[in-house]
Amino acid sequence: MANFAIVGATGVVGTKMIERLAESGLQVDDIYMMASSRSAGKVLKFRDRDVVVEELNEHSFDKDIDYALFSAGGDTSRKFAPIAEENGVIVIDNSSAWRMEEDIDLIVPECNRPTLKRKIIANPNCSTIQSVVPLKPLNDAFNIEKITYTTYQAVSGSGKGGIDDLLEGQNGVEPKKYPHPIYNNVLPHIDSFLENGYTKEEMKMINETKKILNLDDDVRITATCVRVPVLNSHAVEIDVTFKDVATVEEIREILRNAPGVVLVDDPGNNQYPIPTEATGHDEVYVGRIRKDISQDNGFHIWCVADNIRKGAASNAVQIAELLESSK
Ligand code: A2P
Ligand code: 11C
Repeated sequence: MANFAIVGATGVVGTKMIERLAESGLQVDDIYMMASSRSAGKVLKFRDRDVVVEELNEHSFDKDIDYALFSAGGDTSRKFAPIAEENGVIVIDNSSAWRMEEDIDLIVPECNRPTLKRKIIANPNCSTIQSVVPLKPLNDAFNIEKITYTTYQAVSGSGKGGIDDLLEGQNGVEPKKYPHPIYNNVLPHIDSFLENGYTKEEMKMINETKKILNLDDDVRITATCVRVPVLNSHAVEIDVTFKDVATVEEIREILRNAPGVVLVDDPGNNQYPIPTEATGHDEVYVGRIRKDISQDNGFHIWCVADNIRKGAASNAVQIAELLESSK
């Protein structure tokens, strides 16, 4: 039995957190839904209960709460996660606010375990999560030398604003979320640009991958992140080279048995991972595995996952499941 709070309960990810928590086998005693003053008083469903949304404030965590799943943006997490932590709540935070702090665990249950030095646990970026799930067992087997990521990211990663820009863009409405139309377009721009020419999204993938997989400093990683006119589920092309010799068959065999991975790799029958088939599932779909003919010991791996489920809400709930099962 545990008591839960969902912070950002009315948002795209918060809504999915409620749904995924309801689907889980977790015994949920009390549940609190929190959002901004705009949503206070709204009624949301959890299993067979009606729950009234409360405005998040400094006293929200005075109650007896075991886990608070946050998805209300970085500023809200930065301010309220420490308040929850001081009240003994375990925070599982979907924002980027805490991820790279040294004493904060950054967790993907298929890859690593919380140390709980702090009671704030960070949920990684969606594109990072779906990439490290297949890379973890490959790193264990062959030691990664270098990774080049190229992403094809769905508009749901930008919340309701991104979805609206795509759907309304079909009717010629000017975009509000993105600097250019996303309908009938491809934008090599996710999050803001940094001094080094990379975007924040690209640097998140690079830094978070190193932290989650605990990679040596000599491992080189680069990324190009691209928004595509797809409603849901991100695709990532992973180009990886290993320090130890690997074969396509060995990689396929490892991924066939890897936790959280589904291998869909039968190009002769047009079978490879695609967003419409990943949506609604928690697994990471991988395929198009082939030798990179331009590099020694290099491979191409295509992976697709539901960015709102495994990339955010499901991973957060799985962290709670992990903690509850190790009690
Ligand atoms: P609200 O719906 O009341 O604005 P999304 O990422 O889909 O836009 O969702 C963001 C979520 O974060 C929503 O639930 C939103 O609540 C919530 N939120 C945004 N700002 C705050 C805030 N200052 N305090 C609490 N919740 C917030
Ligand atoms: C996107 N990956 O698709 C982003 C959204 O750091 O959790 C998630 C940003 C983050 O736009």
